[in-house]
Amino acid sequence: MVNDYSNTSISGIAKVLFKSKSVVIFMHENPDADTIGSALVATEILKKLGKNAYPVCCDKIPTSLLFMTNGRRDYTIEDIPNEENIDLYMSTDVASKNQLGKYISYAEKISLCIDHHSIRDLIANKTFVDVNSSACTEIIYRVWMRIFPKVAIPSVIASLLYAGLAADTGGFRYLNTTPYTHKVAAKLIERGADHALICHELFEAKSKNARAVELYAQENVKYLCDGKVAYVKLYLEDRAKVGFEDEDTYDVINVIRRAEGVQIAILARQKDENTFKISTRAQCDVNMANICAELGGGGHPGAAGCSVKKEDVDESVKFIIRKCGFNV
Ligand SMILES: [Mn+2]
Repeated sequence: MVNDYSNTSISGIAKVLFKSKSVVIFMHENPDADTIGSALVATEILKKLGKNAYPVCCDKIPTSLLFMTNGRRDYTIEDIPNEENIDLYMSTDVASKNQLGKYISYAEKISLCIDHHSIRDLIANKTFVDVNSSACTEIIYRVWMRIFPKVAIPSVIASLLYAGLAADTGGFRYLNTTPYTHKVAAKLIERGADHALICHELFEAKSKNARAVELYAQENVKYLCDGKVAYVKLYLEDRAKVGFEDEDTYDVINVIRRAEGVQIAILARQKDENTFKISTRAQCDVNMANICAELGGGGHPGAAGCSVKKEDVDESVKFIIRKCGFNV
């Protein structure tokens, strides 16, 4: 696959890290295991090189992923001591400026992007985008191996990298899983990655609230277009009624897409008074990243999303369904 955005290499990334002294590493909004694992391991690489490094996220770490952060919820810019000394702003797994959330004004300052999303509007002076990497942590693994070829990866680092791989491949089930993904995963298990615990936390353990919203979604899902499209909409009011927080909805899209015959799954969930977040999954030959990009979003061919204004949500969902080739 052609990759138009990359203008540097793994060794180019290493050079930038060597030159820096004090670094901020941005994760994307609604952080997932891949952006968290990537940013935390990049932080450890930098600290091992004697640098100051601060992972940052505009949103809190969701409860389901606190196992990755030793329970730490907040990674705010405001907590960084001596921000004036920062000489490198970088990002991991961030495709668009909007994904910086309340830190969007920092987009201009980011001079190193490490990512695996093809559709993007966040392009830095040094950008490394490998769309063939199943996860951003697969790239960060290569950075570690480049900088510390003879240092055995500590088990904590191995677990963080493994969590990114497992999450972004849906437990090594999605099409983006490659032989190399499995090779990296094998190395990480050799290095002590806690793979069974990670997969349990990512794919099995569910809070009661998450189970509640998934059951609610299952009861309210609409199967459109002869059952090929599964669609559910969650309003702000539903949170109090059903008993869940926004972060509990991360697996709803996967619950509704499992029904036999579903090719496209769409979840529209209200974020605040004015905004809906639309998440999509495609199990057929369409490129959801391109479609969502037309609505200002992005993602991967099989899993993408966008944010839209409240009044535009119904039209946006219809737009997506039509772009997938269905009549609605
Ligand atoms: Mn990712």
